[in-house]
Amino acid sequence: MVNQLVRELRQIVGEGGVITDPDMLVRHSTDWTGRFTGQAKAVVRPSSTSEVAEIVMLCRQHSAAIVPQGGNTGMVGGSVPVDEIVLSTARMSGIEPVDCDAQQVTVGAGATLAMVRAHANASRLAYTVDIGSRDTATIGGTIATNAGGLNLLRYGGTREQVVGLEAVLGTGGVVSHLGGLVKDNTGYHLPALLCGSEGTLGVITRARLRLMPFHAHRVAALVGFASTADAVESVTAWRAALDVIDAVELMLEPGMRLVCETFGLRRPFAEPAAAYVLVEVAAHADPTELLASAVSATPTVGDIAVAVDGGQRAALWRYREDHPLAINQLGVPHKLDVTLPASRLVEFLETVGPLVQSIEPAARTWLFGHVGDGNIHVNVTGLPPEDEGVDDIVLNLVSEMSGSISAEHGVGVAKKRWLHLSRSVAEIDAMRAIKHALDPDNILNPRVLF
Ligand code: FAD
Ligand code: 2HG
Ligand code: ZN
Repeated sequence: MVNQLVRELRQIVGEGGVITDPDMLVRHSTDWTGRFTGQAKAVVRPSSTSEVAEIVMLCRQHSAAIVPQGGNTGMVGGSVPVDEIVLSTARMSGIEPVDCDAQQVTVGAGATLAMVRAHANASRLAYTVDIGSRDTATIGGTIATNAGGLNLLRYGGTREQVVGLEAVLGTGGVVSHLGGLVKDNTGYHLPALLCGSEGTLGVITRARLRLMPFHAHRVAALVGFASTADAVESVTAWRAALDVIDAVELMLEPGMRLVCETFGLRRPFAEPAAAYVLVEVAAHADPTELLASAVSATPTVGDIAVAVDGGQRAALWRYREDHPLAINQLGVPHKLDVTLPASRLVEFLETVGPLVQSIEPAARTWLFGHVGDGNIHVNVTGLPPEDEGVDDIVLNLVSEMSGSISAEHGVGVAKKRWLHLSRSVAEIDAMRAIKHALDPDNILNPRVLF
């Protein structure tokens, strides 16, 4: 049966479009953290929307489930097969010329985020979604997960950038809305629905993206604080004072120490700080003075390192972006990506580590993230990968504090057990009804979300 399916897949995409060699399947069958692992039956690599539609129809006939896969950098196991067919978008990476009048671009789902960002910059425009996995994560994957990332505070997340989409639904039907009209109130907004659907409703094949003006001037500062509360309160003040903040990220001393020791980086300051905020501002005119006056008006700031050129900024960003890499070196982490209401953020940051320690003395809790959005990445190491006791306690704490159990990574397979903490029965019923309508045979990512 599998052999027959593979033969028919080859008829659609050609001999080289289907991978069955076990060695080559490995990288498609394990996630970035090593927590989720399976064995794809095969990887099929279509190069057009019509090929995707044929594949979906064929898999419907064979009752063979499909896992859509972009860069496989997802953090919740949604792109990892147990034994399904992986549909890779790698061959659908074409990028059209930028439409400078509309300030938009149409791109293939398999284009990487870094490619699209560079392409926009070449036209003095910017695609404003940015995440640490930019070199590997794809446009399709970032749309399917509604990726948040570093610049959401200023520009909104992925959903806000998607003007239109082309996708193949679980029915095999193609929906295409790539005209680029920003005002278009003509019924349900399918692009918005597919955004964040985690491959459960359709395979995204192309996207029409909103671009923003390119800011030629960019300055970053790393600021030390004596406490987490001081850091969070300062961020609130800067957000109120500045309309040029592109990113504002929180780190704590244990994470900073881990990153510096793991990668041999120089400590940023002569003395450690309890908490660090990395703030980046960008504008058409030099925003250094604006940033300096906001920072100097904050009484609790400690040491400061300012970066004005690209090399200096990259050096500061390594402290933040190397957190996931350094944590991975300690073993398979439990990744809990949560949002708290602004009013509960400090309380959460001060409570969660001691709570985890009280239950699992051997566990270490690492906290960092997109503090301007209330989004904290809680990473816990020193636990068996399959032991979800700590996850349960942390996610329940988040729920009790009126937060979300998934800020930006999605639900995938990792969080579906806790979906009820963030969504009501009525909401989950509505989501199931949508799933059933668009994927009646449940062949697209059947293990994800529900
Ligand atoms: P994959 O991992 O391949 O897939 C993710 C999900 O989308 C799966 O459910 C998959 O089935 C589905 N999918 C993929 N392509 C399609 C498609 N074309 N059509 C339909 N469904 C599809 N995420 C953030 O939000 N913010 C961050 O700041 C961030 N930083 C990261 C830093 C690092 C170092 C790493 C490793 C990951 C980070 N991520 C972050 C997580 C991850 O990069 C994002 O979730 C990203 O959007 C996934 O893109 P991908 O192409 O790798 O998708
Ligand atoms: C980030 O912001 C990513 O670096 C990954 O979302 C977070 O590793 C994590 O927990
Ligand atoms: Zn993040």
